[in-house]
Amino acid sequence: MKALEGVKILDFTHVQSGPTCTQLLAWFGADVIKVERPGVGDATRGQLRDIPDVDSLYFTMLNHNKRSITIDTKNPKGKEVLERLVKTCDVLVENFAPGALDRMGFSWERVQELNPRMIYASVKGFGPGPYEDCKVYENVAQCTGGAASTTGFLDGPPLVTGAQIGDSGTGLHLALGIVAALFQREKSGTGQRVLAAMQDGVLNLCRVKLRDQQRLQHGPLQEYSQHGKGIPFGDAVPRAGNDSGGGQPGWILKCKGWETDPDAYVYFITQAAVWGKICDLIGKPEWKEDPGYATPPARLDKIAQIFDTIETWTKTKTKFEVMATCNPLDIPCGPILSMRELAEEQSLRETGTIVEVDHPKRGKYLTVGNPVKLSDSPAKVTRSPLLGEHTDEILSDVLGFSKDEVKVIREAGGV
Ligand code: CAO
Repeated sequence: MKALEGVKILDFTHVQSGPTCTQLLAWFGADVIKVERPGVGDATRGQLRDIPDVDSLYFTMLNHNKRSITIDTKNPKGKEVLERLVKTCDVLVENFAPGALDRMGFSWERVQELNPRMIYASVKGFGPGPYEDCKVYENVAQCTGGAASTTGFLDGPPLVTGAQIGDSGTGLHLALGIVAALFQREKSGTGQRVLAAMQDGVLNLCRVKLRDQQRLQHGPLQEYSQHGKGIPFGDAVPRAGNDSGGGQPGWILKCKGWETDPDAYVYFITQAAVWGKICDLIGKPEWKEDPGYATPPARLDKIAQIFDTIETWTKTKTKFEVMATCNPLDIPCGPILSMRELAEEQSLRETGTIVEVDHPKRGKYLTVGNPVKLSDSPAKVTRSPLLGEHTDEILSDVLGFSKDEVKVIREAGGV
């Protein structure tokens, strides 16, 4: 038995944000029926292809454990099929441009008429307001949600991050909203609308920066290394380089081999509780008693110099040696792991976080499995569907169309 067993999802999502959400729901056991345009499919099937005529990794890695049905939703017969899906499913998930589903004839009001228990879940770029009609992609969300203005170095331009906090992050938010709405439906008996706007999702993940914006009104942000360097603050939260977002100073330091290996670095945190151990480790035992270094406030204006000294030590060790030395001393640190190293990491294979999947056209490839582990609902990753692979089976088994009806729908170009 799986956590969401019996829940049927009408998956009207494409690209990344929506598919991230429905893939998670599928891993929790929901039956996810992905609706795609006949002959075309999700645009990502053909994007960033590494093998000609084979679904891209972009698509396969976001659409595991789903079934695919093709429907031309602008064709009258296609609309009939979609209507039946709306009546049959528990949740409709979509991330079309604003208004696209209304133009298709499936507004929230119409969907409620067809199925009052339906949960109608959407990702949009923005919530209601001046930008509600805009189309939005990952980096637009990172820029409008506060991530870009607070990422990067003080003397450089805003930066986007590699983590897809706008797309995958919002998909995660939406999945939580859907599960909460399903839970509420147990008591209320009715569905509801669930909206996760990408700007809101990114801003939620940048919560600590809004914290700092308000702290700024009461004085400089002392834990930012710019403070220690005597650089005054402006009226908005600045980019903080590799400063830690919490109260314990941290920075990325070079390790042995950094001259040739772009990932030979470690994140090092000078947590107050282990300051004495750090001093011993880096050969500066005198800093333990020196009033200029002994307390966190005393160290604030010397953070850059302290990290330079720690780096002299880390440069003599590989990032893994630093980790192995610091961990037993409870000194928090983390090696900068490349994608190659993560792909090869055995422990991630063993937990199912990195999974090898076999695909009939592509062969074997790696993917990220369910990052959320449920003890009573383990996720088994199965390959993404080919375009329309399950059209017939869904029309007959899920929607109850007879063989003759399927023939008529096909001949009319509905699927
Ligand atoms: N049959 C017939 N038509 C279909 C169909 C089907 N099965 N599936 C989709 N369509 C049509 C839609 O009805 C729409 O047509 P109209 O504009 O004529 O009404 C059209 O396809 C395109 O939909 P779209 O506008 O959503 O797609 P796009 O490629 O132009 O925009 C995106 C993509 C992502 C920018 C936009 O969907 C969007 O802003 N989504 C919300 C925010 C979001 O999720 N962004 C993140 C995406 S991941 O980076």
